[in-house]
Amino acid sequence: MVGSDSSEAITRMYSQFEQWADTMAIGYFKPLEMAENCPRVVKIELDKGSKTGTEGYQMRIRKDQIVLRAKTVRGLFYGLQSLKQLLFPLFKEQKTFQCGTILDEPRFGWRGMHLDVSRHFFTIKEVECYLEMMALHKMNVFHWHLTDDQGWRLEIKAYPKLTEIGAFRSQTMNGHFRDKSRTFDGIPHGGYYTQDQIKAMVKFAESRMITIVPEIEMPGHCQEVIAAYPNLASKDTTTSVMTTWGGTDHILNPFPPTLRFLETILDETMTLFPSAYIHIGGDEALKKHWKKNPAIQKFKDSLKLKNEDELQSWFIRQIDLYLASKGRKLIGWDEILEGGLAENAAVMSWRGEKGGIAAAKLKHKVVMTPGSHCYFDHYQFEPKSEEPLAFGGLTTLEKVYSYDPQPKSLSGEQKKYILGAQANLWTEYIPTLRQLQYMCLPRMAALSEVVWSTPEIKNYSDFKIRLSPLAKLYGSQGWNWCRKEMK
Ligand code: TNX
Repeated sequence: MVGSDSSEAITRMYSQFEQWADTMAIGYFKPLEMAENCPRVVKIELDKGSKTGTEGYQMRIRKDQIVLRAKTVRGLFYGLQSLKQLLFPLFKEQKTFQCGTILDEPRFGWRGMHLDVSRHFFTIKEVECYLEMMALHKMNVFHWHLTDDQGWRLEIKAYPKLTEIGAFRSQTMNGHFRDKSRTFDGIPHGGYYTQDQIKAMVKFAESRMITIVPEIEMPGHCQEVIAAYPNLASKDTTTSVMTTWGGTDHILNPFPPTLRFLETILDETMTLFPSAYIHIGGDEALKKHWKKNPAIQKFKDSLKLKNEDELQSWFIRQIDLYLASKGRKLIGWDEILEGGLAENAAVMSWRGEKGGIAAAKLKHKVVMTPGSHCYFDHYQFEPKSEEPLAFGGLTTLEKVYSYDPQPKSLSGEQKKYILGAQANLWTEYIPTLRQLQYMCLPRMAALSEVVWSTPEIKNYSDFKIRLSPLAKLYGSQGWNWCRKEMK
């Protein structure tokens, strides 16, 4: 490969690409009989004057060479991902390239994939694999769901019990949480990432043009925090890290020491993750024990708040102000709209698009991730009885592909607040990497076109044709995928 810029990032990209080409035994750089009609030189060049946007690229394919140009290293990276997808079938199936010029750039800046590592812990190597899957699909935000009732996964030096106690549960329930009879596997489950591992992961992601947005859940989905630090509870009992799926009524108390505790956690989180956004959860906080606790009621009244929704809003607003004072932005699940949205908050709309639409109308940034189209923990095929156990729902490949993150009910001006879309991968029923890959592939390919391509050029039948070479590419990486729609 020939390059005209020797900056460190580009050199790294060259070698990543070359390494890939080598492992694929494509023989791209070696004369290969079957590659006779194909260009053997890839030139990649930074071109500040390029007409494409910051993530776009231009690829000129000639008989003797391919020239990839972009304004940024990011753009070059995406050009190389496209090239991988083009080259693979070319060499494996002896097809030839068509000469021409490609101009390509994404429709949205937030092309997200979420991963819940609380319900099931995934090792560093497994998370790296997830990032590799994302990179090939040009996804650029990794929403890392690091904390939840069933396990805390991030080393926090100020509060060692979060991982000593909060990162491990004694066992896990068998089957689905709606099953009538409840049994357990009797096997302890857990794990966490050290701060050094996190720093390395941030670098690993950066070199694949991926920003990691960490999520620290509050004030609900915190049973594991309360197990480690019972003084933060709203009810007068101790508890343990949750061993079942479904909700819990444990909720952090809203008192100032709890806020200071969370701020210290966020301080450490912010030193590890340079992302503009920090996700603070905010979903499914059952407020029963805020209602029942006289001290919390007194506290609420002293703040002149009308109800528990307003108290949650007040709580999130304190965190919003804190993050803003550190130059970061808060993002949370759409429940943070209830009781009033904090000033700088962005909303992740998961209970349909309602929350996202409301937030965009209020001129707040939005990431669309409606359960109907973006939940990759839902079934992808019917009959469900022939599929591995999943959360529920039915999010077929075609449904994902059909999604448009900009709702028609928004005006042109309001649509600008939609940053993009994201798929969520909750892992109650996803205990292994192979199962994770099965749930994501090829749905991630469909989502990738949703967030990258403009609606005018999307075409499902054409997409289906392109799945077959993509399946081979998945196979060559050693990834698992759902074969039902992708032989
Ligand atoms: C709802 S989506 C949750 C998660 C569950 C998921 C299962 C969201 C913000 N909260 O805690 O894992 O449903 O699909």
